[in-house]
Amino acid sequence: MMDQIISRLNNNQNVLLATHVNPDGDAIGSLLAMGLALEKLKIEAKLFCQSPIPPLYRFLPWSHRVCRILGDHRKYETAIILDCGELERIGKEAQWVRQIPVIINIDHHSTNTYFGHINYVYTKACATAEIIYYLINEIGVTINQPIARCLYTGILTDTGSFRLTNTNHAAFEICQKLVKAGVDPHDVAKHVYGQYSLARIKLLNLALDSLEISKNGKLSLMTLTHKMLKETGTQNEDIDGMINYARRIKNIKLAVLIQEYQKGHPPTGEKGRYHVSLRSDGSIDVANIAISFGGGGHVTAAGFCTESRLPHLKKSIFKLAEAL
Ligand SMILES: [Mn+2]
Repeated sequence: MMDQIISRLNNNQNVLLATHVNPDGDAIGSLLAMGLALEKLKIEAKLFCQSPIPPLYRFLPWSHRVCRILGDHRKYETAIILDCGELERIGKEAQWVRQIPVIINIDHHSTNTYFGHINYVYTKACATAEIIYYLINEIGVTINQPIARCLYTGILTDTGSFRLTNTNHAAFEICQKLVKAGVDPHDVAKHVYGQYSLARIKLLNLALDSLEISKNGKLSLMTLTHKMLKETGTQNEDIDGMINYARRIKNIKLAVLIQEYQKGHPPTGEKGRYHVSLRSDGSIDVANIAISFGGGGHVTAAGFCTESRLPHLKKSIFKLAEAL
C-alpha cells in the first residue's frame, strides 16, 4: 500500500492535499507536514481545508498556505485525504473531490469507510501524523525541523498530551526523533496550550454552570447554546477542549458536550441544529455510540450532528447513562 502511494506520487504532479472541516492539531499538522515533504520531492500540492486554521495553530510553518477554496477539481490527478473517517468530512467540496481520478485515504479512525482508491488506514496509529511520519520516511524525505514541528503538534494534540488511550509507544518513539530533529516541546506547548482570551474564560464559566450529572454519577453533560457564544463574544473554536472539564470529574465514564449552532447556520461541513461531542474514560467505546446517532470517531473521542430538539436530545443522552 505504501508502495502504491509512492508510485502514484512519483508519477504525478498535480496533487490535492485535504483534511476535515473544523481541523484539529492532527489534521493541520499532517496536512502541513505532507505538503512540506512533497515540496522536497518537487511535487506541487495544493493544501485545502474548508474551515479557517484556528489561530493557535498559525505558528506552524506553511499554515498560511492552506486554501479554503478548492478551485477547479479537474486539474488534480491525485487527492490525498488526511484524518477523515469519510470523504464528506472535508465539507461541501467532497462532491467534486470524489471525481478526482485517484483518491488516497490516509487515516487512523476506527470508523473509516475505506472511501479511497488507495486506503492507508491504520487504526492503531495514535494520530494521522504517525502514519505521515512513516510515509515521509518511506518516500525518502529527511524530516527537517519544520516538518518535525508539524508532526509533533499532530501527535501531541491527538494524544491529549500523551494522556489518552491512543498514546502508544510509537508516540514516544516518533516524538523523541522529532525532538532530535529540532522540535522544542516547550515552545510548541506554549503555542498550543498557552493563552486564552478573556471571552473564552467567560464562556468556560457558562459551560461549567451548565453541567448536569446523571443519577448514577457516571455521565456528565455540558450544554453550550448559541446565545452563550453571543453573550461572551466567542466563536465555535473557543469551545474546543471544554468537554475535558466534564470528562475529568471523578467516576465519570462518559462526558457529553452539546453545542447549539446558530439557527440555520451550522458551521461549514456540519449539518443539523446541534453538535454532540462524546468522550469516554477508556472503559466504553464512544465511536459505537456516535455511529448509532449517525456520527463517528474514535474509542475515546467521537461525535455526531443532530436535528433533535434539546429536551429530546438530553433525554436520549441521559438514557445512555443506564448502560454505564
Ligand atoms: Mn486524528
